[in-house]
Amino acid sequence: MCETYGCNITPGNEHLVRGEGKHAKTADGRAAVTVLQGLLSENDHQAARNRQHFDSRGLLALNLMSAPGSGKTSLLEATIEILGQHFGIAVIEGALETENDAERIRAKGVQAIQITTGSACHLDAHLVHDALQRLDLSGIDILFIENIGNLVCPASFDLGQHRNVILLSVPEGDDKPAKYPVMFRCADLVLCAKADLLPLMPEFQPDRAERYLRDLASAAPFESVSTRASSDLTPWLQWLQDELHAQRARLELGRTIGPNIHNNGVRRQIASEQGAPGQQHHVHSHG
Ligand SMILES: Nc1nc2c(ncn2[C@@H]2O[C@H](COP(=O)(O)OP(=O)(O)OP(=O)(O)O)[C@@H](O)[C@H]2O)c(=O)[nH]1
Ligand SMILES: [Mg+2]
Repeated sequence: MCETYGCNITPGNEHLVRGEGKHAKTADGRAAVTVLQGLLSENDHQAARNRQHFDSRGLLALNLMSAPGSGKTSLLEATIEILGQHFGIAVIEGALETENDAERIRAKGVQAIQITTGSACHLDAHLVHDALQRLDLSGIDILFIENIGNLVCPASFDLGQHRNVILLSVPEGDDKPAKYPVMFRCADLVLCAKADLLPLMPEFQPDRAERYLRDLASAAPFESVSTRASSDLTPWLQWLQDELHAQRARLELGRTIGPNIHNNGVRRQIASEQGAPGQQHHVHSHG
């Protein structure tokens, strides 16, 4: 896990542990765990500020997570094709290297900011904050954050999103919720992606994948999707619109919501509905 090996130090928060940084040294001169816990705490503070920013704009922010290549960017491309006329959409893309995914999204006519982490295996709230400086959120209803392809570390970092969406693609095998529980426990929605491949891979049993998810005491909806046919995206598109409406209803009541975050089996208390004091709620109408 990141907390153990220190891979939660990213270009976005490195300043906190280097030079005169806030967490460069502990009081007794030792570092390591205390420093890393400090970073997580700083991350949570920054994430809360990011969420406040999103709430002041009345937008829904979603964190997409999966193993590498499960189909995150393809799903976003297909979603933009269908919903792009009706909703303002923007994307923050995460990858170790290349601008490829952001370019794919921009080719669909939507703003996309690429974050490249170098070697860091997850996005964090500081990196998202930096990306937000380069993103025009006016008129945006839904902000997608595509995390680094990784079924472990991204689950431990709140970015300021409202909901976590996890893709499990058919070629990965149906046992992934059992093998990567930290990730799947934090899901608000699990998408069984590349469902068009099910006839070719009968060893993947969606019922079994869902059972593994339920074994984690998760009540997250489990839906199949494929980007090969737009009709196969219906449950996802419906969930998206329902979540946008639900978030706006919360904001009208001065409330917001954060994701489930787990560290070493301990759930950090972010998920409960929270007050969103002092927000300026702008509802966009795109039909
Ligand atoms: N059969 C099938 N292939 C798909 C589907 N969605 C995506 N793919 C393919 O899966 C591969 C990876 O897709 P991406 O969208 O790049 O996956 P990703 O999760 O964004 O990948 P990373 O960002 O590298 O983690 C590509 O070759 C896609 O064409 C699908 O629904 N069905
Ligand atoms: Mg991608």
